[in-house]
Amino acid sequence: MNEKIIWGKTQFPLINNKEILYLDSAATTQKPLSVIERIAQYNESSHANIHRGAYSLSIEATDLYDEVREKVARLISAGARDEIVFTKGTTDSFNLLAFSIGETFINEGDEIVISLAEHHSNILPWQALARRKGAELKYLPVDDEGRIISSEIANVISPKTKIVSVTMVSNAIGTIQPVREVIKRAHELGALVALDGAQSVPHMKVDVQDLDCDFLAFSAHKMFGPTGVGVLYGKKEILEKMEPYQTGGDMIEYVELYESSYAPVPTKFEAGTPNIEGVVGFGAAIDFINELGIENIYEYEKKLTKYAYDKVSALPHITVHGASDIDERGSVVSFSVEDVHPHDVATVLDNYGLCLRAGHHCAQPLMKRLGLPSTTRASFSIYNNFEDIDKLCESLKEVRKWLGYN
Ligand code: C6P
Repeated sequence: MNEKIIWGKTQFPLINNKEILYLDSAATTQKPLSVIERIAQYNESSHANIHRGAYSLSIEATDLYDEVREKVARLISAGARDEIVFTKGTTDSFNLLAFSIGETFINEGDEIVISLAEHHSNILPWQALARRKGAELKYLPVDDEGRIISSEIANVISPKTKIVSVTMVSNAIGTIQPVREVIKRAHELGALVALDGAQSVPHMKVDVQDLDCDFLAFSAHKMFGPTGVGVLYGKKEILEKMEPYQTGGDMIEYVELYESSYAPVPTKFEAGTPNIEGVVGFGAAIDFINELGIENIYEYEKKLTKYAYDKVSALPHITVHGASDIDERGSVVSFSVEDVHPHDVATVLDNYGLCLRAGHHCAQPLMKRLGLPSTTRASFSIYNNFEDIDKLCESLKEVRKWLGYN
């Protein structure tokens, strides 16, 4: 096992300093010292507005910002850094995409396809687009483990489908989706494909050219970076055809009284002063990931997740949801405790210093499909270890006792 990962906990000040066991990395990850220090250093020595000043400090800030674009492009194996649009996060990326794609490519009677396993941020922007344009929103069904049913892909995606948008990994229950099959079918019929990488990019190698997806959305704060920064990757020739989502400063070429022309991509999609310090911090987060090696992160978290899945599943009165095959599961173990509401489970665990999310995880259609009101979710990152899972299981044994059950 990679040694750097074993001593990973010590690099995270919050985890080191607080008497807690953090098991909510699918919501947001904690930050390593290198990211915290990089943001402070940027503010102490390099901060200025970007793409505007002719003076050295502004040029330095601009270079730092654009270097991170390059790092992101390399991380996901994009063809060019111009294919990386900085956003506020995955939610913002999908709102941008649905609006801009909608303006350019979607007409009345067209179809938009998503799956029942999507996070709300990959549902609501498409609902709004369908309403605005008179298009039809269709859903790929999922099985009892929350997996898109392969045999249904060809039935749902049709020649009328213009875009398909699906998650790579369910945030609510961790199931990895058969996105290659979705992409193949969509492309055979000439539809574009967007992937939600919020729960995949932080945990496994995602190569956009190998996948041949047209778009990929993800958030910096789920991969050791700051909040308020995200990415929309898009194939350059498609981005170039799309209308901008927001207009204003920085995204223009010339502004006349009644008409304006726009800057080339990606600047066309980045109106206004962006989160410069956040992007710089994101760069440090990518450095941190590269130092560990994304393959090492994947291998380590897979062993940890298998250990957690096996141990939690073996506890009495507990049902674990999602994929039973570990190769089809991200770093998430989502479960129900018999007779106990998931919020009560999380509250009892909080008394033992454990941080777990409970609820519908912003995936209500999936919860409804699985017949679950909500679940309690443990999600992992490299600062978790096997002892953490043992502690989770010991604490879980106490939950029903706390509430008066045997
Ligand atoms: N999921 C969770 O606890 P934002 O909030 O924009 O950074 O990411 C939205 C989002 C989109 N897709 C997936 C698959 C996600 O997991 C998330 C965020 C968090 O599961 C907060 S709801």
